[in-house]
Amino acid sequence: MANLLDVKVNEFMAKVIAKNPGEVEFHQAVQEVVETLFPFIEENPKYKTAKILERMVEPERTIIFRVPWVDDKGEYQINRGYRVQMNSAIGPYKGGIRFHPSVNLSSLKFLAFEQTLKNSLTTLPMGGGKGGSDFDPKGKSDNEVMRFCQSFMTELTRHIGADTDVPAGDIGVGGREVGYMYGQYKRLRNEFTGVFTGKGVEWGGSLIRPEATGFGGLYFASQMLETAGDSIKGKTIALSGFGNVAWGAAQKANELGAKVVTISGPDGYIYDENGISGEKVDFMLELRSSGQDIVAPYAEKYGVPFFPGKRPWEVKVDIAMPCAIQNELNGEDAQKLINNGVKCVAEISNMGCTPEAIELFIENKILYGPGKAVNAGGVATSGLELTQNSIRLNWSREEVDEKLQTIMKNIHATCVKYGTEADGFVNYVKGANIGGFIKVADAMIAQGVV
Ligand code: 2IT
Repeated sequence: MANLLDVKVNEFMAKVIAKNPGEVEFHQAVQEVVETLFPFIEENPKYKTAKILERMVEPERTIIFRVPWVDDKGEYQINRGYRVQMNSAIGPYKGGIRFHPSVNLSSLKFLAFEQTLKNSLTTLPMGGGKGGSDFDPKGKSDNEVMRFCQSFMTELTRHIGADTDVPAGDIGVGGREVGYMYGQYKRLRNEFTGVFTGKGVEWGGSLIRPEATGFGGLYFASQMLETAGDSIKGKTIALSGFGNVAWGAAQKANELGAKVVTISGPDGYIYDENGISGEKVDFMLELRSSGQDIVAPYAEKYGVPFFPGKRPWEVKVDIAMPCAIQNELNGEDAQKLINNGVKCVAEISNMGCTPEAIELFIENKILYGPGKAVNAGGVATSGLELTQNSIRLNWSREEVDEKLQTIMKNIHATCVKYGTEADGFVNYVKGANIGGFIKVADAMIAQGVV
C-alpha cells in the first residue's frame, strides 16, 4: 500500500512540476501536503472524484504587474508586483504582502497554498491568497518606501476589496507599509473598508495584531508540550529572526516563564545566556526600524557573543522556533538540535524547515509543529480585525487575546484529532494538512465545478 501511494504521489507531483516548471518552493509545499493527504483521500474517494487536489494546486487567479517608482536620486526603478488569489471556497482571499528580494511567483504560490489550509484551520471564513514584490526595503528611505507602496497599490486596488481579497503584512511589510498602501487604496476607491488588516489601531486595526503571530506560536508550543505531559515553563528557546514575529514570540515566551537565548538576522545570530527579556525585547524594534536588517548591534549593546554568518540552531536549547523565512532550518541544523536534546520545534515562519529537517524530527519523535498551524494566530487575529471592522467596534486587548488563545487551542486539537498515530505520537504535519483540507474541500464540492 505504501508503495502504491508513493507511486501516486510521484505521478501527481510529476504533473505539478511539469505544469509549474522551476517553482521549487511551490513544489516543496505541495509535496508535503500531498504526501500526508493521499492516504486520507484514498479513504475518502469523493475528494478524488471531485479532483480537489488538482484544483487546489491551480490558483483561481494570478496577477503580475509592473511597479514603477522614482528613488530619492530621481532614478526610475522597476519592480514586479504579484497577487496570487489561490482559493476562495470558504471566504474572500486573505493573506499577507511580502516585500523581499526573494519574492517570485514560486514563493508566493507556496505561501498562498499554505495560507489556504492555514486560514481554514483558524475556523474563520477566510480563503487563501498572498502577494508581494521583489522590492528590497533594506536601506530605503521613508519616502522611497511610500512611493513604492503607492505605486504597488495603484495597480493592486482594482483586484482587491473587503469582500474580494484582503491583504495584510508579511516580511518587509509592517504598520508603516500597510498605512501607505491603505491610504492609497482609500484615495483611489473613496471607501473606508476593512480591505487590509494590520491597520493602525486608530484607523480600524485590532489590538494584539502586531504580536499575534508570535503569541499564537507560543500558545501552540505550550499546548504541544502539555499534551506530551510537559510544560513550557523554564524551557530555553532559540528564536531566529528579529522582526515582528520574533518580537511577539519573545514577549510571550517571557510571560510564560521560558527563556529566549537567541535571535538572528541575515548577518548571523546573537546568544544571550541571561535571556532576551524586558528592554532587550524592545530593542528588537529599534533594530528593525534602523532598516539595516542586522542583529549584530544587539551584541555590542548588551555585551553578548555574536556569531557572524551562522544560524542559531547549533545552540543547546529545549525549543527551537524559526521566525524568519522559508527553509531557514535544514537537515544538518535539525541533526544538531536533535543531538543537543531539543524537545519541541515550533515553526513560526512559513515552511521554515526543509523536508529533510521535518523527516528527521518526525523520525526521532520530536514534537514538530508546521508553520500553517503554529503561525495561524497572525491571520486569525486578522480575521478578528475584520470582524471588528464589520461590527464597527473595537475589542479590548483581553477580548482579542482570549479569542486568539481559544483559536490556537482549537487548531491544536484539530491537529491532534487528525494527526495522532497508532503509537500515540502526534504527527502535526498530517494533522494540520488533513484538518485544514477538509473544510476547503467540502466547500469546493458543495459549490460545484468552480
Ligand atoms: O503568513 C501569514 O499568515 C501572514 N503573513 C498573515 C496574513 C494575514 O492576512 O494576516
